[in-house]
Amino acid sequence: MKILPQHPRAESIRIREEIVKHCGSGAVVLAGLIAHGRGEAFDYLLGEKTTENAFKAIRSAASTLLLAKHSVISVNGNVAALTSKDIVKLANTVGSKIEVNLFYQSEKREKAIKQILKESGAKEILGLGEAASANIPEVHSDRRRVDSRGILKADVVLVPLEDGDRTEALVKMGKTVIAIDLNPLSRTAQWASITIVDNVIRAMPILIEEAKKIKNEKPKNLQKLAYEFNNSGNLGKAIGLMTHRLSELAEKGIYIPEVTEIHDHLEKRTFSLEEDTD
Ligand code: PTJ
Repeated sequence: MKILPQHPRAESIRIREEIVKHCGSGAVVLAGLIAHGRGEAFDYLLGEKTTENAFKAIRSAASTLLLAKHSVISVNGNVAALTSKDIVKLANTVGSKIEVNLFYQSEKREKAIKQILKESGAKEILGLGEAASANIPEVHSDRRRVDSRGILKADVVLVPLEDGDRTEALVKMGKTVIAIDLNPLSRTAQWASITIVDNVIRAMPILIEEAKKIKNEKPKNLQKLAYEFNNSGNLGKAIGLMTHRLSELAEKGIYIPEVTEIHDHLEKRTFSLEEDTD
């Protein structure tokens, strides 16, 4: 589909087309399209930009990843379709492993996601086939199957765009979980140690830049950045921000001069037509 750059929602349509394309290749499942739509709705409420709160979470996440001994970035279909190049860049910057972990697991999907990650420059990909033979307790979906060289032994796991069960299980196993989720009400957002309430597409490049910036800081300074963050307080602020935006819009009304002008013109024409028929 050709997307005209002057379309007011060009970027949003481009991203949607990308995810639909990967649905065709098998990397993304149909439920992934539903998840994307849910994300888009929350992004509207956020104003489609990275907020100060999200930035604080990103900084804490970057420090946590740099301090980790065995960090792993978990990749599912949506993440591979939307941000695979940044996944590889981030892994190289902070020294993380990359592991494929799917809710709707199939060999065909694993192959499609492996292909995307390889094309994006990934050298080592964990969690494929028999390599994912360890189990996370208390998770009943395919997500329970993990790689013993990766998520099983990780101290820090980044789960961009996830469902709640595994986040809860990983936290109960004593791991630090970093989530990127536009929905501050999701179970993932609430269970994670650090939740970046932002679009994964905007958050990933900032996370990489932030990690590069603080990479050479002393561990003591990184620890300060990592631990001064409060997830539940930050989620509250994200909800507050959405509420504030909606209240403001509700009070002011939605006013777009061009739209108002056209409606005024149409109204006048309708009334003059009614007068003519009398
Ligand atoms: O590839 P699989 O089989 O592992 O399945 C992946 C999906 C996404 C289908 C699976 O994890 C799932 O069902 O997820 P949920 O429970 O729908 O949760 C996805 C969460 O991500 C929701 O809270 C969305 O608001 C959020 N989300 C969607 N798109 C984005 C996002 N958050 C950040 N950036 C996005 N672009």
